[in-house]
Amino acid sequence: MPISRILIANRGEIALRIHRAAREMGIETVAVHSTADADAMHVRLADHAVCIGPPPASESYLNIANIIAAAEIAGCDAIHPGYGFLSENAKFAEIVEAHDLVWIGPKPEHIRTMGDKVAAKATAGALGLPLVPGSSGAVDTVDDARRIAAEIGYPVLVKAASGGGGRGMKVVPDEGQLETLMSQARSEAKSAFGDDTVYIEKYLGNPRHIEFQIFGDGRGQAIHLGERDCSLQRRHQKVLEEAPSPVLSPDERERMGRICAEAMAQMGYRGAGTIEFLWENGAFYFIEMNTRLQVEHPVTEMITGIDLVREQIRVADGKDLSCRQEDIRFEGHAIECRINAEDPWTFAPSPGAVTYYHAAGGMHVRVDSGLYAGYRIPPYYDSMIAKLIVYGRDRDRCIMRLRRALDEMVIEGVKTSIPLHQALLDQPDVLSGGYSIKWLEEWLQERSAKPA
Ligand code: MV4
Repeated sequence: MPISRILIANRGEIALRIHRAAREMGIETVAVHSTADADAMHVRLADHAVCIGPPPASESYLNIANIIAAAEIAGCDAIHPGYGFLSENAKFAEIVEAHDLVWIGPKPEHIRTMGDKVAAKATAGALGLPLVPGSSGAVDTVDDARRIAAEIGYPVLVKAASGGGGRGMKVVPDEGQLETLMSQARSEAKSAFGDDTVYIEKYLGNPRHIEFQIFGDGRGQAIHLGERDCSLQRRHQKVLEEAPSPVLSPDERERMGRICAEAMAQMGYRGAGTIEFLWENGAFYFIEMNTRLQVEHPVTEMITGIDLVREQIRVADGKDLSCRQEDIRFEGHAIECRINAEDPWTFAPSPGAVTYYHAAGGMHVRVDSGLYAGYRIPPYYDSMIAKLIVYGRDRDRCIMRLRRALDEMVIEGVKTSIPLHQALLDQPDVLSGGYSIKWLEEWLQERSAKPA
C-alpha cells in the first residue's frame, strides 16, 4: 500500500516544508505539537493535529512513545522526522519500523554508523572518500596520540567520536600541550555525550565548508545534486548558505560528486544525505556525513529544480529515484539567509509576539516560514523563524535580488538577523566569495571592537 498519511515529527518551517510536499503528492499530513505550539502554522495547515506533550522538547518533540502513539491513533502509515530532534536517532528509526510504519529516512544502520564519527570516517575511507590525515580510529593512550601527531605534524585536532557542533574539540599547537588538551577533550566529550572516545586529525587552519547532497534508493542506485558552501557560520551555526560553491569548477564538482554518489551506491544508502568536507587549496577532506534532510536543502532545489522532500517520500515508499545523474543540470545560483529571532549583533534570543509580518516576494524568491502577524514565537526552541532563499542566473544577480528581498521583509515585534544579512551583503569578501569558516567570527569581532 502506498503511503497515504504522514506524521510529521517536527515543528516550524520544516514541518510546513514536509506538509507542502506531501499535499502536492495527494498524501494527508498529521502534525504533532507541544502545548506551546498549539497556534503554530504547521498545526493549522496539517489535515490533523495531535498534542504530544508540554513545551520542553524532551517531553514532546523528543518523546518517542508519545509520537508513536500519535501516529497509531491518527492512522498514519509513515513518519517524516525533518531535521534536528529525532531525525538522526537510529533507535527511533528502528522503533518506527517495528511498528510497521514507513520511516522516511535512511536505514537505521547507516544512521548509527554515521553518528559515530570514528566509524563514519572508517566507512568513508573504505568507500573511497578523501580523509583528513590522522589516526585510523579511536586513540586510547597519550603515547599513541604522540606518535600519530608526530607523523602528521602539528597543529593537530583532538575530536570526540560522538561529537557534533564542535563540542569536545581541541586544537593542539605542539607536543607540549598534547596530554593536557587530550584529557580536556576527553572529559568534555564524556560529560556532553557520555562517551570519552577521541580521535586525532591534522588541523586545517583556514578551510571552507563544502557539502555534497546525495540521494540513494537503498538498492544500489545513487545520485549527487552538487554542493553547498556553508562556510559563513558562527559558533557552528550556519548563517548563510549558497549553491554552487564560488570556488568549484564544473569539473571539480563532477569529479567529487561522482566519488560521493559511487560511495553511496556501494553502501546501499537510502534517502537524502549530506557528505561534509573541508576544502583547502583545492583539496577535499571528508569530516562527517549527515543522514537527514538539511536546513539549507532549498538552495540545492533552486539550482536543480528537484523537490528533495518529494524524493525522500518516493524513495521511502520503495520507488526508484525520479531522475538519473545525466538528467541533472546545475543552473544559476541560489543563496539562503537564515532569519533568526535574535539580536543581530549580540545574538541574544528575542522570542515574543510578532506584531506585523510581510514576506518578500517576486521572481525567484522563496520564503520558508511559519510566521504570521500575531504569532507568538515561543522561547523553548531554535530561534530560526524564516529562511529567505533567492535564485539568480548568476551569483551577482542572485546577490542583487537577495538585497532587494531582504529590504522587502518586514518582521516587527521581535529583533531579527535581517540587519546582519544586509550588512554581510556589503562586505567585499562576501561579494567576492572569498571567505572561509573563520571569516564571520573574525569580522564580527573586528566590528564589535570598532566604535559605533
Ligand atoms: C575540523 C576543522 C579543522 N581541521 N577538522 C567543526 C565541527 C565538526 N563538524 C568539524 N569541525 C571542524 N573540523 C580538521 N581536521 C575545523 C572544524 C571547524 C568547522 C568546520 C565546518 C564549519 C565550521 C567550522 C568552524 C570551526 C571549526
